[in-house]
Amino acid sequence: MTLYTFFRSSAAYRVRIALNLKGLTTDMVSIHLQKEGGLNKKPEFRAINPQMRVPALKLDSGEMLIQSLAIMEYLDEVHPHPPLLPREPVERAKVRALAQVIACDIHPLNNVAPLRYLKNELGQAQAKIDAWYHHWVLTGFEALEALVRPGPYACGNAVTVADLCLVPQVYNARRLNVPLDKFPKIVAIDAACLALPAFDRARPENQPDAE
Ligand SMILES: N[C@@H](CCC(=O)N[C@@H](CS)C(=O)NCC(=O)O)C(=O)O
Repeated sequence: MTLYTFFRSSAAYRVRIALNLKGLTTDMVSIHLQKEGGLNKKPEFRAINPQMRVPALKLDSGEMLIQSLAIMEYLDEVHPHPPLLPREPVERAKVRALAQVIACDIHPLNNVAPLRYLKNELGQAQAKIDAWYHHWVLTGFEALEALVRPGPYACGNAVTVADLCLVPQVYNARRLNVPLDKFPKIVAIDAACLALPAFDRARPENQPDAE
């Protein structure tokens, strides 16, 4: 398999953790999201993923998968051990809800493309853009802090897709200096996860394309 990734991409970070947990190795192709306005915008990459975003996972069959939540669930279905979702339907729904708070409600507002649009098309100052970023992370984390049940992971004593989404989002928050002191449960879950080799190896700073 080939993973199209970028060291700092939190959506790619989620998939890197999933691959590590499943003991899977892939070729990695780095798509620099900043260089020359984003190499993801080049026709070569548009042909790989028409959405022009990472991650994308090319399977050995040649099929191309996009969207980190879909990729993680695919990996979980094809390589069920260790599971990334609980078996019990209510628990599964709760884990998916946490993952979606992050992947569907927090992350899209603070992604490269909308931030660039605020700056370039809407002419917003960097201080306003930073305030926007902080606002949506803080609002999302307030909900998340109330919803998680550390034990020590987000939903108890097994790692789930909720953790795979939480750790990269905390990385992003720290990088953009969002204060995390109001979120002790989120911070504790992040620390518990990063103590695991699968998470540690997936960290942005541990990637071959890290800068
Ligand atoms: N919902 C998508 C988000 C993918 C995404 O937005 N990736 C970002 C990096 S974290 C990206 O490629 N951004 C490029 C851009 O916005 O131009 C997923 O979960 O895979």
